[in-house]
Amino acid sequence: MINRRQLLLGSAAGLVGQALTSNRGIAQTTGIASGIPSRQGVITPNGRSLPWRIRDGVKEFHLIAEEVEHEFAPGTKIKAWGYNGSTPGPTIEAVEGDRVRFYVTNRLPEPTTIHWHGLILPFGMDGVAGLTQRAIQPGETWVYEFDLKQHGTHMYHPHADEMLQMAMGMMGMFIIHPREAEENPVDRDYALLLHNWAVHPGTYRPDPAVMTEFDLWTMNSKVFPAIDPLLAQTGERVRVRIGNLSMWNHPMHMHGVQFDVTGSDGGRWPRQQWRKEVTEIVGVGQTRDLEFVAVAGDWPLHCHMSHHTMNAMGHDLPNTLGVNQRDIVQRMRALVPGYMAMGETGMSEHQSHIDMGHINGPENTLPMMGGQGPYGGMEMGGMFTLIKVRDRMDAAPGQDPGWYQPPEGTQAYPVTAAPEDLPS
Ligand SMILES: [Cu+2]
Repeated sequence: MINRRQLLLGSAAGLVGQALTSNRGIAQTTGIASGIPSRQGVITPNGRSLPWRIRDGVKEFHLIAEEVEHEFAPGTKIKAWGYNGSTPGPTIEAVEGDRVRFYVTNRLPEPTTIHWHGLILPFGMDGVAGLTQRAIQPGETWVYEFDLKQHGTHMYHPHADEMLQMAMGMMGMFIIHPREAEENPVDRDYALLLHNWAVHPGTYRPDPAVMTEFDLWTMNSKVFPAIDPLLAQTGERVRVRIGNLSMWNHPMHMHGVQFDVTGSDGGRWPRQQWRKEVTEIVGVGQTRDLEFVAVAGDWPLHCHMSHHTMNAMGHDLPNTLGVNQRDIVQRMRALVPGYMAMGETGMSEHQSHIDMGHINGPENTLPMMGGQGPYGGMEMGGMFTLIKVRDRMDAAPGQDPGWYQPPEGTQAYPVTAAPEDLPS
């Protein structure tokens, strides 16, 4: 996959990135220094950036389209398709003005291409099968080469048998940093790619024919609680770049702050165009950059479509809310040993039954909701993660700093009753 020389070159660049950022404790796996001082790399939770080398002034990358074994969270593994061993593929990072050369090797059983979504480039480099090139056949390696004439948060994906190949997980982020130093530079820069999957209970391959009834909603192809938290230190400026190559629009909601929407695939917007939001829709095929100054806590960042923060579930169940099922349970148990009735008072009990081992779900299928917090089950799944901010953050990306302790007097608490004279 990646030869030793590429690895050495990649890690040499990584050392530069690390030296520049070590005071903040951010470890870079690859640098993007490119001769420009004080530039930070992007952190791809649960992922990495693609290593590169310079050859005759051209930044060279190697992308390998291939089948990958992928785990959404412990308990669900599938055969997916991706790049260089993962879905999404590694994040590509480069700098506006770079000339880039991509070697693309096809190890899939069918033809593919790579489309550089949103990039300004020569027609023949746009990667549309049949239109700008013949498709890359299994076993072939092709070269794409062009100048980067813009900056911003971009994506890459196949433009050959696109519906199937994207449903299988083929996609990645393509971050182009501006050549000039940014005003209000960020201290931490995260990249999340949103997707959806139809992995029916008990199966091991995504079903590309599904259009709306997806089982799993993912950030960087992971579901909560397996999505790495986004780490920051109080007062730091944080950017979360979100791309969407799924089949739905996602209203991405952040707790604890009003963020600025500061950019997109159109680059970082002029300051007067920034706007304060707490929820921003990232439409299919779009990207959005959300920036904020970090405030201490463990703050959720999630899609606000409530079914998108659940894992596999049936959508055609009878509604049992408020239905007394006690008699039915006895009669059903005669037919189905261990039968349990649920949903009379809500669905919250689902997580506790799973946690206690009362329910064994179908093979290779995650429970609808999960995730233990310091005070109990969070009853979440899918497109949900945490932004963990501490006054001093020593954990590195991928590590968990534990749970936030609210200062005394700043947390909700129970009482025996509300004052009787309080109007309601
Ligand atoms: Cu959503």
